[in-house]
Amino acid sequence: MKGVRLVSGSPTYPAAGRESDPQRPGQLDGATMRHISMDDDEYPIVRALSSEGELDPSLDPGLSLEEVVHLYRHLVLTRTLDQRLVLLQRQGRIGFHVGSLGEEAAIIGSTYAVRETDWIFPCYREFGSALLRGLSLQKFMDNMFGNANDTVKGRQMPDHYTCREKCWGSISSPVGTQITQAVGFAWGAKIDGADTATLVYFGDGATSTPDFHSGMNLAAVFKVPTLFFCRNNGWAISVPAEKQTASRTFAEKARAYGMPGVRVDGNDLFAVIAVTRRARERAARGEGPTLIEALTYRMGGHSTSDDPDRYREHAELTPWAQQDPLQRVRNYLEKRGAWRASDEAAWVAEIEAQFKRAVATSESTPPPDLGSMFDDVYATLPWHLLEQRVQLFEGPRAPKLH
Ligand SMILES: Cc1ncc(C[n+]2csc(CCOP(=O)(O)OP(=O)(O)O)c2C)c(N)n1
Ligand SMILES: [Mg+2]
Repeated sequence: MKGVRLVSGSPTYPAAGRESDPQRPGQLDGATMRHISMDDDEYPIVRALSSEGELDPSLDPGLSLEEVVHLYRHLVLTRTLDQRLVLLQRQGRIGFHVGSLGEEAAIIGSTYAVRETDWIFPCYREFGSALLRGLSLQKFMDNMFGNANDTVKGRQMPDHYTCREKCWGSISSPVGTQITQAVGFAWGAKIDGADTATLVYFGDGATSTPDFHSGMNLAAVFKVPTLFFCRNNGWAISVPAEKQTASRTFAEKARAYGMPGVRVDGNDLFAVIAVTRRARERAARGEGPTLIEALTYRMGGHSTSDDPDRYREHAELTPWAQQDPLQRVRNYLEKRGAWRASDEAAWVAEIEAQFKRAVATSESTPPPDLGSMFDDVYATLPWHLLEQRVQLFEGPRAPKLH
């Protein structure tokens, strides 16, 4: 299996093959990285936590040590599950997985920074956000197997979980569609006088969709409380960020619509929390939306259907591995005597045990009832669907593939 290597103890990245290419543009903490501009004077990258785990007091979001440990455990949970789910897909037991390797801090930090009553409109890489909000591992796995207990009744691909009871919407795989939905929802909440904001996740590639532009425009005009969170992970499948836009940054697109745009180091849990909280406070004051561009890097393939070695040098991963968002928080905790390798090994073992149990349950749960695919759209089924329903039960059945 390419790209993923399981290790015991702290989950880490796969080892990079070669030295980084010194010709790549941009610098972040001395590392050379592919991205559109890394050094824009007008849109500097907000950074609170150094690679060594030193926190800049002027950007300290004021988390207690317990909170940092809690969030670090979620970072570890996210990465461990990502690695396990890829293995499960390679074994042919689930059909697909789209992961967040390298982007964990951007996702966990931003979700943690908003209120639990704020609605989240995810893209498709944010299972860590859903688990942080309270989606159970069992429900997540039921969706990965599309079984009878799956909230979306097996009608979707794996990784299309949802968690309405935790104000967490449904996955949007058509790129960008969640953006206008998030704006419409927040606008409705504003009209109702509710102090509710929406946090919408999307990638650098989604900034090329009409939904991004219409969502940004409407939100700015009507001062809608939406936080536009762009995970700039360098790639839209095989299209690099520098081919996605002629702008120097994604954040500066905010200016054209009349809202603030901010660039944050997406591998910095603390800076992501600080910046997202600031945007949330602005929304609460009635001042409207903010565009946040989180600079990070997609350390894995686009999904399990992708082989990134076909279009990018493995060496490109090296500088980003040195900015591993988990390692940086681990360094912070270690400096404060709040991290021990033995504790982490125990957490990972616990996660793996829970994962195995959840998978065993989901895998042995039968698929949704065949006829259920006709439910939930019409109050009364029209004649042609009634006819199709009968024909469906008459067969023939395709053989089970996995
Ligand atoms: C409307 C639409 N066009 C194309 C696709 C195929 N597609 C799926 S993900 C993706 C790339 C999106 O990249 P980005 O927005 O940067 O998000 P990332 O995957 O990097 O998180 C594309 C083109 C799609 N799902 N929907
Ligand atoms: Mg991307």
